[in-house]
This record gives sequence, structure tokens and C-alpha cells, in this order.
Amino acid sequence: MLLMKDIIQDGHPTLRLRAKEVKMPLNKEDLDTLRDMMELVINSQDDKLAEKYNLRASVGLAAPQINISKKMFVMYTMDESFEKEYKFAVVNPKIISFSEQQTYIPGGEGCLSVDENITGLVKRAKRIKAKVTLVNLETGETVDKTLKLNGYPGIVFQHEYDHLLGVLFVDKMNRYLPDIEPIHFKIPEQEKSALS
Ligand code: UDB
Ligand code: ZN
Repeated sequence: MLLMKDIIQDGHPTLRLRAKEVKMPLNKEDLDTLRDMMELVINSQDDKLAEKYNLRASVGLAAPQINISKKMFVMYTMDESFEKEYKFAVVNPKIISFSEQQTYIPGGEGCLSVDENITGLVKRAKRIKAKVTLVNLETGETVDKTLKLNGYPGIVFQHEYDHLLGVLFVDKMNRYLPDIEPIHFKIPEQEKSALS
């Protein structure tokens, strides 16, 4: 089981490398890495398990963050209105278009690989289109897809994708973004506790 101690921190050279393509067909080791990464993210969103194992509530994790310099990441999150779930194990992604329109998370981004006291506003494309290989973590089957993502799930995707390029959010932080419209969360009351 992966824990916070397995996540490397800013300053570690692996976080600055361009991750290598994952060889297909996916081997058992890479599949198990993705399974471990997804398990950590899912457990981190369970209040009891998060407390037991001291996990920060996480929405995504890229392989370089566990010191594996390969193009793969997982994300598990909802859209801004908590209507649709985005649960992906992604291999060899390539963002093929970024909308001209930009947005950002109003509270700023953080990162599991950066001191938790650091957050900052980061400009992101409002919509992206990406070619990916998605992995079914139960069966190990893979499927090539073109994903279109908007708003918050798109921001999470871009943040994880940056990790595969050796880029951290702290490289792109802005103090103010006066000309850009932030995303807004429409949070059902009972979901609010999951946010902090
Ligand atoms: C996170 N979590 O997982 F809106 F239920 C961040 C951390 C760094 C604060 C743990 C997060 O944003 N949680 C969250 C947000 C919500 C609702 C909710 C939980 N990451 C993942 C990461 O570092 N991946 O490399 C940072 C996010 C900042 C923008 C996208 C990813
Ligand atoms: Zn991160």
C-alpha cells in the first residue's frame, strides 16, 4: 500500500524529468503501479482511512511523484457540480488542443509533492482535448480514446500531465489573475467536508 512517505517532494530530481513513454501492451508491473496509485487516491478521500493512514485528500497522482518516471497518472474526482465522476487511469497522454479561454481554481492549486502550506493560482485551459490510453484497473484491458475535459476535471488532468513533463504548479503560480474567470464549485452542503 502506498503512503505519503512514498511521494517524493520538490527538490527531488525525478520531479523535473520528462517521463518516458509506457511500453504497450501494458506489463503487470505498470498495471500494479497504476492500481496502487488509484488505491491511494481513493483511500485518501475516505475520512476514516485518511485519518488512519494520514493521507491528504487527493484528486490525482502521477507516477513521477512516486519516483517512477513513466507517462502515467490516475485521477479520481467530480466535476464542479458534483454530478459526474471522473475516474481515470491514464497512460501515454498527449493533449492535442487547449482552448484559448483560460480559467483557474479560485482557492489555488497545491500538490502532494510540494509543502502543504504552499498554494497558488495557476492559469489553465478551460477545455482540453487529449489522446490517451485508458486502463481498466479491474481487468488490465486498455483502450485508446480522445478525451474532452472541461473545467475542474480538465484542470486536474492538466496538473497531472504537467508532472509527466517535469513541471510543478509552483513554476506557473500567479499572484493575481484579474482578467480570467475562475471556475466555480456548486457544492451540495453535505459534500463540503470533503473539500478541505
Ligand atoms: C491534490 N487535493 O490532490 F476541490 F474533494 C490536492 C492536494 C495537493 C491538496 C492534496 C485537492 O485538490 N483536493 C480536493 C479538491 C477539491 C475537492 C476535493 C478534494 N492534488 C493532486 C496532486 O498533487 N497531483 O499531482 C493537487 C490538485 C491541484 C489541482 C489539481 C490537482
Ligand atoms: Zn501534483
